[in-house]
Amino acid sequence: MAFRFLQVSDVHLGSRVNLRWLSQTQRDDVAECVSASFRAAMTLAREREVHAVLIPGDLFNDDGVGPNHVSWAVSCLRAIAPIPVFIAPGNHDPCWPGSPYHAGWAERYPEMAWPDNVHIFTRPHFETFTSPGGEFCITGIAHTRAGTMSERLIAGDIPRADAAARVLLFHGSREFEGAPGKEKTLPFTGAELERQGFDWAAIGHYHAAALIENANGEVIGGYSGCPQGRGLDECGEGVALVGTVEDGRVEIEPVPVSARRFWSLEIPVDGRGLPEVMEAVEAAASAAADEDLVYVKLTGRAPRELDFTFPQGFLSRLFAFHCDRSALMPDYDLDALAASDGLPGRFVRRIREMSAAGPARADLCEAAILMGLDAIHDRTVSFPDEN
Ligand SMILES: [Mn+2]
Repeated sequence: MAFRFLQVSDVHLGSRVNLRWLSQTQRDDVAECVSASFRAAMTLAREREVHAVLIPGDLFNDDGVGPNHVSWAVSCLRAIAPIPVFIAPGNHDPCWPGSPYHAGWAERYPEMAWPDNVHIFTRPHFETFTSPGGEFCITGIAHTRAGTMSERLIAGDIPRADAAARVLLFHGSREFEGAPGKEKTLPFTGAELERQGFDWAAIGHYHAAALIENANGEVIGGYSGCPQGRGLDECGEGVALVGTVEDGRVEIEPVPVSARRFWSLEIPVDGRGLPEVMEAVEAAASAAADEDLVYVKLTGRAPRELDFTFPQGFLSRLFAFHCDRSALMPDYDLDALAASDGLPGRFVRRIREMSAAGPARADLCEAAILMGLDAIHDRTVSFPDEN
């Protein structure tokens, strides 16, 4: 019999969205989308009639998450009973006294107690749960303190029961070239994971979906990533993974569950005027759906007097659209200026000397030169955006 599961992690329920380029209403909406994505994943679990839901950590944004987010999670999981749910707390939502995963929680908030179909791993070492009929076993571990776990537990002995499908569940960092520059927790390599011999490893921590293959090119584990992006570092479709394990063979289907997607687009303006730039932006944003959030960064050199302000209503079909012009470089000939007499020349030379002497950052010095020249020439001084 095939074992069918749904995997979702790094939901970060209770996230606050503080992007400066969004209105408060838009920020609140994205925060609600985060909650909605979790419910969408659970609805999917019921529709696909999975045998288990796997949540490898960071369901909550932090262990002090508000009760309304806990009760949201509890009600979403209660709604899919009797499908069993397995949670392996992550570095953002460790299981420790006071956290919703800790034994004391149900005593303090009986109305927010986890339903019977939810199994939470609460210890900082691997333990195994086996389904009553032996169809599957889940071996999981909890983060139990704030911060990360540096132990290389995936390289050690991990217990595994006998079952038709054997699953490993944890929140950890796969080490590989090009790995996300995140704080490392429960670090492991693909080879270490492969040696453990599980059919599937459901892993959380990285926020982009990714599969891990063994030496034969067969998938042995993966990250679902965030089901709903919360900013420009989480662009694209958020998914849950629906998987089947049969006779040791694994098939994975990523299914979209995000309500909105972030897009980060860079458009070079070099030599182009407003109409052509508008056309380029529209073309680049054409793949975005109306409910999406699109952030466009204009790059390249342009005369300062060229105004790249888009007309009112431009791309208003989108839920959110922002154009960042702060990276546009004016067409000052800095070398010619630096060789010239007069105030602008002296100014450019002085800042360049400061930059060369260090420790000032070269990009800040460059920005200072451009802002200074704009000020000297009585032009509008634009400050670099922070998003
Ligand atoms: Mn994490």
